[in-house]
Amino acid sequence: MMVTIGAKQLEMGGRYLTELRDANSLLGDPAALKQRLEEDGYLLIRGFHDREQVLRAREEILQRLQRDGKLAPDTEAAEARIGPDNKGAFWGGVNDSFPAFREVVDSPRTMGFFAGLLGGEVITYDYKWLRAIPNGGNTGAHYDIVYMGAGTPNLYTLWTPFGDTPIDMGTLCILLGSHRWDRVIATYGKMDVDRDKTEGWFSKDPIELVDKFGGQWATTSFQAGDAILFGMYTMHASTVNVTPHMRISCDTRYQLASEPADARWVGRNPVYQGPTNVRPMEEARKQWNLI
Ligand SMILES: O=C(O)CCC(=O)C(=O)O
Repeated sequence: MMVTIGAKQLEMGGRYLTELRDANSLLGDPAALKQRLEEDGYLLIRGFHDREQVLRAREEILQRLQRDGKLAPDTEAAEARIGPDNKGAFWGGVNDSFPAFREVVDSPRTMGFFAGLLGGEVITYDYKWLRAIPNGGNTGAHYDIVYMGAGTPNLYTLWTPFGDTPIDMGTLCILLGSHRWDRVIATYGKMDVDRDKTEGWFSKDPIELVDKFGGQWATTSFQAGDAILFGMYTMHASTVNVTPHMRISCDTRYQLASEPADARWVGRNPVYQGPTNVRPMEEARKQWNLI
Protein backbone atom coordinates (compact mmCIF):
# COMPACT_ATOMS: atom_id res chain seq x y z
CA MET A 1 0.00 0.00 0.00
CA MET A 2 1.29 3.47 -0.91
CA VAL A 3 0.75 6.22 1.66
CA THR A 4 0.91 9.96 0.93
CA ILE A 5 2.83 12.09 3.44
CA GLY A 6 3.43 15.67 2.31
CA ALA A 7 4.16 15.52 -1.43
CA LYS A 8 5.74 12.06 -1.20
CA GLN A 9 4.42 8.51 -1.64
CA LEU A 10 5.83 6.03 0.88
CA GLU A 11 5.36 2.29 0.70
CA MET A 12 3.96 0.72 3.86
CA GLY A 13 6.49 -1.86 4.99
CA GLY A 14 9.30 -0.24 2.96
CA ARG A 15 12.39 1.62 4.14
CA TYR A 16 10.56 4.81 5.11
CA LEU A 17 7.26 3.62 6.61
CA THR A 18 6.08 0.94 9.02
CA GLU A 19 3.07 0.21 11.28
CA LEU A 20 2.73 1.70 14.75
CA ARG A 21 2.58 -0.89 17.54
CA ASP A 22 -0.08 -0.71 20.23
CA ALA A 23 0.65 -0.76 23.94
CA ASN A 24 -2.60 -2.43 25.05
CA SER A 25 -0.84 -5.39 26.67
CA LEU A 26 0.74 -2.94 29.15
CA LEU A 27 -2.52 -1.32 30.29
CA GLY A 28 -2.86 -1.31 34.08
CA ASP A 29 0.93 -1.20 34.52
CA PRO A 30 1.94 2.50 34.59
CA ALA A 31 5.66 1.75 35.04
CA ALA A 32 5.66 -0.45 31.92
CA LEU A 33 3.67 2.15 29.96
CA LYS A 34 6.11 4.86 30.98
CA GLN A 35 9.05 2.74 29.96
CA ARG A 36 7.43 2.03 26.56
CA LEU A 37 6.74 5.76 26.12
CA GLU A 38 10.40 6.53 26.81
CA GLU A 39 11.53 3.81 24.41
CA ASP A 40 9.13 4.47 21.52
CA GLY A 41 8.28 8.17 22.02
CA TYR A 42 4.55 7.33 21.79
CA LEU A 43 1.80 5.04 23.12
CA LEU A 44 -0.91 3.80 20.78
CA ILE A 45 -3.90 2.55 22.75
CA ARG A 46 -6.73 0.74 20.98
CA GLY A 47 -10.09 1.48 22.63
CA PHE A 48 -8.58 4.28 24.75
CA HIS A 49 -11.98 6.07 24.79
CA ASP A 50 -15.50 4.72 24.99
CA ARG A 51 -16.37 4.09 21.31
CA GLU A 52 -20.04 5.09 21.69
CA GLN A 53 -19.04 8.38 23.33
CA VAL A 54 -16.65 9.11 20.45
CA LEU A 55 -19.37 8.35 17.90
CA ARG A 56 -21.81 10.70 19.69
CA ALA A 57 -19.19 13.45 19.50
CA ARG A 58 -18.66 12.66 15.82
CA GLU A 59 -22.37 13.15 15.16
CA GLU A 60 -22.32 16.49 16.99
CA ILE A 61 -19.36 17.70 14.90
CA LEU A 62 -20.84 16.46 11.62
CA GLN A 63 -24.12 18.25 12.33
CA ARG A 64 -22.17 21.49 12.75
CA LEU A 65 -20.28 20.88 9.51
CA GLN A 66 -23.58 20.28 7.75
CA ARG A 67 -25.15 23.48 9.19
CA ASP A 68 -22.04 25.39 8.07
CA GLY A 69 -22.44 24.08 4.50
CA LYS A 70 -19.18 22.10 4.56
CA LEU A 71 -20.72 18.73 3.64
CA ALA A 72 -21.99 17.62 0.23
CA PRO A 73 -25.62 18.69 -0.26
CA ASP A 74 -28.30 15.99 -0.18
CA THR A 75 -26.08 13.50 1.64
CA GLU A 76 -26.41 12.12 5.17
CA ALA A 77 -24.18 13.96 7.66
CA ALA A 78 -23.04 10.54 8.92
CA GLU A 79 -21.25 9.96 5.60
CA ALA A 80 -19.01 12.99 6.24
CA ARG A 81 -18.86 13.57 2.48
CA ILE A 82 -16.86 16.72 1.77
CA GLY A 83 -18.80 19.55 0.07
CA PRO A 84 -18.04 20.95 -3.43
CA ASP A 85 -15.84 23.77 -2.01
CA ASN A 86 -13.57 21.19 -0.29
CA LYS A 87 -13.41 23.40 2.83
CA GLY A 88 -12.57 21.94 6.23
CA ALA A 89 -12.80 23.58 9.64
CA PHE A 90 -10.54 24.35 12.56
CA TRP A 91 -12.11 25.03 15.94
CA GLY A 92 -9.32 26.08 18.28
CA GLY A 93 -10.34 26.91 21.83
CA VAL A 94 -12.42 25.69 24.73
CA ASN A 95 -15.12 24.38 22.38
CA ASP A 96 -17.98 24.51 24.91
CA SER A 97 -20.42 24.37 22.02
CA PHE A 98 -19.43 20.73 21.45
CA PRO A 99 -20.43 19.17 24.80
CA ALA A 100 -20.30 15.57 23.55
CA PHE A 101 -16.79 16.23 22.23
CA ARG A 102 -15.67 17.73 25.55
CA GLU A 103 -17.04 14.67 27.35
CA VAL A 104 -14.54 12.51 25.47
CA VAL A 105 -11.36 14.54 25.88
CA ASP A 106 -12.06 15.64 29.48
CA SER A 107 -13.61 12.33 30.59
CA PRO A 108 -12.70 10.73 33.92
CA ARG A 109 -11.36 7.83 31.84
CA THR A 110 -8.95 10.14 29.96
CA MET A 111 -7.89 12.12 33.04
CA GLY A 112 -7.57 8.89 35.04
CA PHE A 113 -5.29 7.37 32.41
CA PHE A 114 -2.90 10.36 32.54
CA ALA A 115 -3.04 10.50 36.36
CA GLY A 116 -1.95 6.86 36.43
CA LEU A 117 0.75 7.35 33.81
CA LEU A 118 2.21 10.52 35.32
CA GLY A 119 1.66 9.52 38.96
CA GLY A 120 -0.36 12.46 40.32
CA GLU A 121 -3.22 14.86 39.76
CA VAL A 122 -3.35 16.08 36.15
CA ILE A 123 -4.76 19.01 34.20
CA THR A 124 -5.72 19.29 30.55
CA TYR A 125 -5.10 22.50 28.60
CA ASP A 126 -8.40 24.34 28.04
CA TYR A 127 -7.52 25.03 24.42
CA LYS A 128 -8.50 22.05 22.23
CA TRP A 129 -7.32 21.72 18.64
CA LEU A 130 -10.40 20.30 16.88
CA ARG A 131 -10.06 19.80 13.13
CA ALA A 132 -12.12 18.71 10.12
CA ILE A 133 -9.60 18.04 7.36
CA PRO A 134 -10.74 18.09 3.73
CA ASN A 135 -9.26 16.29 0.73
CA GLY A 136 -5.58 17.13 0.33
CA GLY A 137 -5.29 18.39 3.93
CA ASN A 138 -2.31 17.30 6.03
CA THR A 139 0.14 18.43 8.70
CA GLY A 140 3.91 18.83 8.24
CA ALA A 141 6.53 17.32 10.55
CA HIS A 142 7.09 19.12 13.86
CA TYR A 143 7.76 18.82 17.61
CA ASP A 144 4.87 20.16 19.70
CA ILE A 145 7.29 21.89 22.11
CA VAL A 146 7.71 24.79 19.65
CA TYR A 147 4.03 25.69 20.16
CA MET A 148 3.66 25.04 23.91
CA GLY A 149 7.06 25.10 25.54
CA ALA A 150 6.51 27.89 28.09
CA GLY A 151 5.43 25.46 30.81
CA THR A 152 6.68 22.02 31.73
CA PRO A 153 8.32 19.91 29.01
CA ASN A 154 6.56 16.94 30.64
CA LEU A 155 3.43 17.65 28.65
CA TYR A 156 1.68 15.07 26.48
CA THR A 157 -0.40 15.30 23.34
CA LEU A 158 -3.34 12.95 22.86
CA TRP A 159 -4.51 12.60 19.25
CA THR A 160 -8.05 11.28 18.94
CA PRO A 161 -9.81 10.62 15.63
CA PHE A 162 -13.59 11.04 15.79
CA GLY A 163 -14.67 8.12 13.63
CA ASP A 164 -13.06 5.11 11.99
CA THR A 165 -10.09 6.63 10.18
CA PRO A 166 -8.09 4.62 7.65
CA ILE A 167 -4.59 5.77 6.72
CA ASP A 168 -5.76 7.38 3.45
CA MET A 169 -8.13 9.68 5.39
CA GLY A 170 -5.27 11.36 7.27
CA THR A 171 -3.81 9.59 10.30
CA LEU A 172 -1.18 10.67 12.79
CA CYS A 173 2.35 9.53 11.85
CA ILE A 174 5.29 9.29 14.22
CA LEU A 175 8.93 9.56 13.17
CA LEU A 176 10.39 6.67 15.18
CA GLY A 177 13.56 7.60 17.06
CA SER A 178 13.07 11.36 16.63
CA HIS A 179 12.67 11.83 20.41
CA ARG A 180 16.40 11.02 20.64
CA TRP A 181 17.66 13.43 17.99
CA ASP A 182 19.92 15.42 20.32
CA ARG A 183 21.07 17.99 17.72
CA VAL A 184 17.52 18.74 16.66
CA ILE A 185 16.28 18.90 20.26
CA ALA A 186 19.12 21.30 21.18
CA THR A 187 18.26 23.73 18.34
CA TYR A 188 14.78 23.45 16.81
CA GLY A 189 13.57 21.95 20.13
CA LYS A 190 14.56 25.18 21.95
CA MET A 191 12.55 27.38 19.62
CA ASP A 192 9.16 28.98 20.30
CA VAL A 193 7.01 30.01 17.34
CA ASP A 194 5.77 33.18 19.05
CA ARG A 195 8.97 34.33 20.72
CA ASP A 196 11.17 33.54 17.72
CA LYS A 197 8.59 34.42 15.07
CA THR A 198 9.55 31.34 13.10
CA GLU A 199 7.52 28.74 11.20
CA GLY A 200 6.61 25.73 13.38
CA TRP A 201 6.86 22.89 10.87
CA PHE A 202 10.39 21.50 10.70
CA SER A 203 9.86 19.88 7.30
CA LYS A 204 7.18 19.12 4.74
CA ASP A 205 9.31 16.34 3.23
CA PRO A 206 9.13 13.01 5.12
CA ILE A 207 11.92 11.40 3.08
CA GLU A 208 14.38 14.25 3.57
CA LEU A 209 14.03 13.85 7.35
CA VAL A 210 14.74 10.11 7.36
CA ASP A 211 17.67 10.48 4.95
CA LYS A 212 19.30 13.26 7.00
CA PHE A 213 18.45 12.30 10.58
CA GLY A 214 17.51 8.59 10.49
CA GLY A 215 14.49 6.75 11.86
CA GLN A 216 11.39 5.58 10.03
CA TRP A 217 7.83 6.89 9.81
CA ALA A 218 5.03 4.85 11.39
CA THR A 219 1.26 5.09 11.19
CA THR A 220 -1.81 2.85 11.29
CA SER A 221 -5.56 2.79 10.67
CA PHE A 222 -7.57 3.98 13.67
CA GLN A 223 -10.99 2.84 14.84
CA ALA A 224 -13.29 5.24 16.73
CA GLY A 225 -12.12 5.00 20.35
CA ASP A 226 -8.42 4.47 19.53
CA ALA A 227 -5.96 7.23 20.45
CA ILE A 228 -2.23 7.89 20.39
CA LEU A 229 -0.22 9.96 22.84
CA PHE A 230 3.32 11.28 22.60
CA GLY A 231 5.74 13.70 24.22
CA MET A 232 6.79 17.18 23.20
CA TYR A 233 9.96 16.01 21.42
CA THR A 234 8.45 13.35 19.16
CA MET A 235 8.45 14.43 15.51
CA HIS A 236 5.04 13.80 14.00
CA ALA A 237 2.92 14.71 10.98
CA SER A 238 -0.22 13.39 9.34
CA THR A 239 -0.84 11.45 6.16
CA VAL A 240 -2.72 13.33 3.45
CA ASN A 241 -6.50 12.88 3.29
CA VAL A 242 -6.94 11.47 -0.22
CA THR A 243 -10.59 10.43 0.31
CA PRO A 244 -13.84 12.31 -0.35
CA HIS A 245 -14.63 12.10 3.40
CA MET A 246 -13.77 14.65 6.07
CA ARG A 247 -11.16 13.49 8.60
CA ILE A 248 -12.27 14.64 12.04
CA SER A 249 -9.79 14.61 14.90
CA CYS A 250 -8.62 16.55 17.89
CA ASP A 251 -5.34 16.99 19.68
CA THR A 252 -5.49 17.76 23.42
CA ARG A 253 -2.82 18.20 26.10
CA TYR A 254 -2.24 16.77 29.61
CA GLN A 255 0.35 17.30 32.36
CA LEU A 256 0.82 17.06 36.12
CA ALA A 257 -1.13 19.80 37.95
CA SER A 258 1.94 20.44 40.14
CA GLU A 259 4.12 21.51 37.16
CA PRO A 260 3.97 24.90 35.38
CA ALA A 261 1.54 25.20 32.47
CA ASP A 262 1.92 27.26 29.27
CA ALA A 263 -0.46 30.20 29.93
CA ARG A 264 -1.21 30.62 26.21
CA TRP A 265 -3.43 27.54 26.31
CA VAL A 266 -5.08 27.80 29.73
CA GLY A 267 -8.19 29.68 30.92
CA ARG A 268 -11.72 30.38 29.74
CA ASN A 269 -10.66 32.35 26.70
CA PRO A 270 -7.34 31.13 25.42
CA VAL A 271 -7.16 32.73 22.00
CA TYR A 272 -4.13 31.92 19.93
CA GLN A 273 -3.07 34.82 17.72
CA GLY A 274 -0.02 33.34 16.04
CA PRO A 275 3.07 35.32 15.15
CA THR A 276 3.26 37.72 12.21
CA ASN A 277 6.24 38.10 9.83
CA VAL A 278 7.41 34.57 10.41
CA ARG A 279 10.94 33.53 9.49
CA PRO A 280 10.94 30.57 7.07
CA MET A 281 12.07 27.28 8.64
CA GLU A 282 14.63 26.86 5.87
CA GLU A 283 16.45 29.95 7.15
CA ALA A 284 16.34 28.77 10.76
CA ARG A 285 17.64 25.33 9.79
CA LYS A 286 20.59 26.90 7.98
CA GLN A 287 21.44 28.82 11.14
CA TRP A 288 21.28 25.62 13.22
CA ASN A 289 23.34 23.76 10.64
CA LEU A 290 20.52 21.25 10.16
CA ILE A 291 20.36 21.25 6.38
O1 LIG B 1 -4.18 16.19 13.20
C1 LIG B 1 -3.23 16.67 12.59
O2 LIG B 1 -3.23 16.81 11.36
C2 LIG B 1 -2.01 17.11 13.32
C3 LIG B 1 -2.01 16.80 14.76
C4 LIG B 1 -0.83 17.32 15.49
O3 LIG B 1 0.05 17.94 14.95
C5 LIG B 1 -0.74 17.07 16.92
O4 LIG B 1 -1.51 16.23 17.42
O5 LIG B 1 0.11 17.69 17.58
